[in-house]
Amino acid sequence: MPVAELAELLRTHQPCVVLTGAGISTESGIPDFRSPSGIWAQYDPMEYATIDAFRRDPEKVWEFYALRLGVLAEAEPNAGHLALAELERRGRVQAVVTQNIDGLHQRAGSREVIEVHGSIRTAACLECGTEAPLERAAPSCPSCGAIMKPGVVMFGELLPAEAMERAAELARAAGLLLVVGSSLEVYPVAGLPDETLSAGGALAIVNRGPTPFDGRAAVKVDGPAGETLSTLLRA
Ligand code: BV8
Repeated sequence: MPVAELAELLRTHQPCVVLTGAGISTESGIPDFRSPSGIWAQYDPMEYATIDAFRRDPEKVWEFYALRLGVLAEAEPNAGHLALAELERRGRVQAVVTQNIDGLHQRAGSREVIEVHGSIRTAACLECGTEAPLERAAPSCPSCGAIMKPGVVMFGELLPAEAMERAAELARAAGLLLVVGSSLEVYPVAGLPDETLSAGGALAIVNRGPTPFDGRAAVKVDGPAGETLSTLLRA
């Protein structure tokens, strides 16, 4: 009974920090990236998700993000997001570190959420550094008129230093790092399990399909995030 083992781990290994990826939002209708039905199966990340691609052809990258903005605007938090918010209220989860840009953890009621890959709430100007709320695709910079980029971290772009430092600090001090719905292939975030393990904490993974860290996890649940986290709530 891996979920019973996970519940026991959550009881005996506190504080628990949760690291989420696109897999926690697929049950909200948002496709992930690396599954057979994932976004990268249709769109080449080198063409649409690198900072060089944006500099090369911002309109093209905005066409890609405009499609995603539409999907993200319709999405609602699912049972997985709601269970993590409830576990935080019960003092069983300290914080959620997320690679997702959809803002669904906050909408589910999670209070301490660290967005290490940015969010779609804002846009940023590469020319003058201005940041502004993202109201529509391909906005012009209110200061210099340049086309702004989505406030997300693209490949080849540094992560927000404060968020990444906070995430590493939480991972190092965690009794348990619970990974939910991530293939753990994108760095530097995929380095967080090592931070926890090398500081003596435990690792647990809830993910459909393999990750490079399965062999080092005390518990691996290969199943749907929503159902698994709801069961954990009742365990
Ligand atoms: C950087 C933008 C400095 C937002 C994204 C070290 C080694 C090798 C490469 C590198 C390295 N260091 C840096 C790199 C380069 C690169 C990198 O890691 N490349 C990888 C691909 C090899 N990293 C970077 O470029 C980072 N920047 O390092 O800057 C620098 C600068 C120049 C040169 C070098 C270094 C920036 C990384 C961030 C890029 N931005 N997205 C957006 O549009 O959303 S990353 C993209 O992948 C997503 O944001 C996502 O967050 C991230 C991780 O993906 P996952 O969330 O894990 O999603 P995935 O689909 O992979 O997995 C989902 C899993 O869930 C699947 O297993 C699936 O089966 C499962 N699942 C699905 N549904 C369910 C489920 N499980 C349970 N229940 C379900 N219902």
